[in-house]
Amino acid sequence: MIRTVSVTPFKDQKPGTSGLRKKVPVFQTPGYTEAFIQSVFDSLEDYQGKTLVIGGDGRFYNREVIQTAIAMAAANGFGRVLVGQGGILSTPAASHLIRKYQAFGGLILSASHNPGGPTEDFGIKYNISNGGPAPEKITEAIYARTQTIDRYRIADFEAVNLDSLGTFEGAGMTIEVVDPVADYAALMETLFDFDAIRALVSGGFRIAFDAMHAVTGPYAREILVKRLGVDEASVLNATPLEDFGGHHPDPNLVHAKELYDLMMGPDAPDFGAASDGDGDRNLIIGRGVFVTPSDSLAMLAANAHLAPGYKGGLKGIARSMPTSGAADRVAAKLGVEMHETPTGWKFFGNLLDAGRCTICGEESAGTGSDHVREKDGLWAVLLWLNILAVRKQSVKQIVEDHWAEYGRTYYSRHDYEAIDTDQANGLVAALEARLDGLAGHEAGSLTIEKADSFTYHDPVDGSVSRNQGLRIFFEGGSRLVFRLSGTGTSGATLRVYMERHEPDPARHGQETQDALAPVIAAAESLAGIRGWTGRDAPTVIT
Ligand code: VG1
Ligand code: CO
Repeated sequence: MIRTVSVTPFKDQKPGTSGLRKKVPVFQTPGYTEAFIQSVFDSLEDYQGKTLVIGGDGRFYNREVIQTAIAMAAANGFGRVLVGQGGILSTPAASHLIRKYQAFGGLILSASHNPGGPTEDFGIKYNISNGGPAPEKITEAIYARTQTIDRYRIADFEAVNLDSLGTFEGAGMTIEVVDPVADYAALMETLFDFDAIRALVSGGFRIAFDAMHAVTGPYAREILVKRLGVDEASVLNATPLEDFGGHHPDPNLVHAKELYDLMMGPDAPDFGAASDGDGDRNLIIGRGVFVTPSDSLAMLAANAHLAPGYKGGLKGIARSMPTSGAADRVAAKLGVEMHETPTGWKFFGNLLDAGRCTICGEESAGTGSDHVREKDGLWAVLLWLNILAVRKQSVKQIVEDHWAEYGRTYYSRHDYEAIDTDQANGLVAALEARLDGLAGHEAGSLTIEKADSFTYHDPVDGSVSRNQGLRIFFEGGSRLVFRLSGTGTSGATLRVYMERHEPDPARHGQETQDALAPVIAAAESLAGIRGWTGRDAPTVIT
């Protein structure tokens, strides 16, 4: 039986950088989750009888929302739902399933790198038929619908047994519980030289992969351990937990500190990596060397042709605006297109679909390619391993060779988390009001060349996205970017991004924060961060 239930709109259901993210108790408000899912369905056309992929990162509340989403998909006329066993699908695996089974779209339940648990974060994101996050045109329509919605439809359904693989019928819809790993692992085998990586591993090359008690545990066990012969003990925190063991599943130098310390220690393995809550991010650390995500993008792009899936070369490279310019230098050398998009993977979809780029990346530990339409943590790990297996050099050698060839781009991001929203908006508004007059002025020891608020013109569909971050360019090539996060759930998070390019190899050995000191000082003098936020120091430095 299908029920129509009345609901009044919730004013705060505006999707952010990557879907709607709120605290679990907010999603538990009666009608809240249903109103958002119905608003998604109401914003779509012609999906009757078609397939919807549903899965999540396994965090607290995942299973409940999956049952709700299945019952609502049935009531709204989808013909088939594919759901990961246990309700699990990593974000890249969900993207792949949507593409492989030509689904109409998918619901991905995740708050990614945000903490999980009864009072922590949850999220829902809609992906379109190319496997990628819905573009702004759709997320805006979803938000508009949330503001007027007055009812949702749900089928009376016995809870689906998510734990056994198989096909079930219910309320006129087919439900297939599928293996969350198998199709994804098979895709990876088509892209990378597994024999070469196996040979590397059996030759004594040591790996540490930290799954952070999040979704990549089962993927890493299947791919790294079973198929590539990595020692089981090398996959750390491999059991997914609903609260990620109480940690933030955020692969950065703060939350993956144990891995970092291991990689900097006396008995460090050759290669360290970590992924995030939903498996789309990657952190790469070599023995004694941390690879910034912006550098990793550049290095993967420069070496991708060494892996079978990319042996024909790259069509182009794309990066989000705050990501460093290191990849631009690679694109210039390869003679391929370089694209600069706003933050968030949804802006890469059109470029990938149009064949304008092959590899994309963000400074926030996200890298991916045209194999899916999401960033992909294990993909980046496997591409690194493939490159290491072919080049037979250490991570450190590869990094230093790259810097010698292209110069080193020192890069850091300072986050001020959970600050007062009015203060954050005040800081940005005050700086924005001054942007036009900044050219020619000094900020500490640096001279400002130009400043603007980043607007993106999508070259494929002509859409325009404004207010994507404040950029300040200095003479000599350093750059400073300010923007507010669109993924947080408490207060505001100010992100300050700094970079400086250093061509001279004799000066490639500096500490990042020292090398960036003039840019960091300019950030404070231009924006008055301390005054606005009342904070002496960032919460997280990456
Ligand atoms: C952050 C990152 C951004 C990333 C987004 C989603 O967004 O900066 O690069 O695409 O998270 O990643 P924001 O708006 O907080 O800066 V994930 O792995 O959290 O889905
Ligand atoms: Co993520």
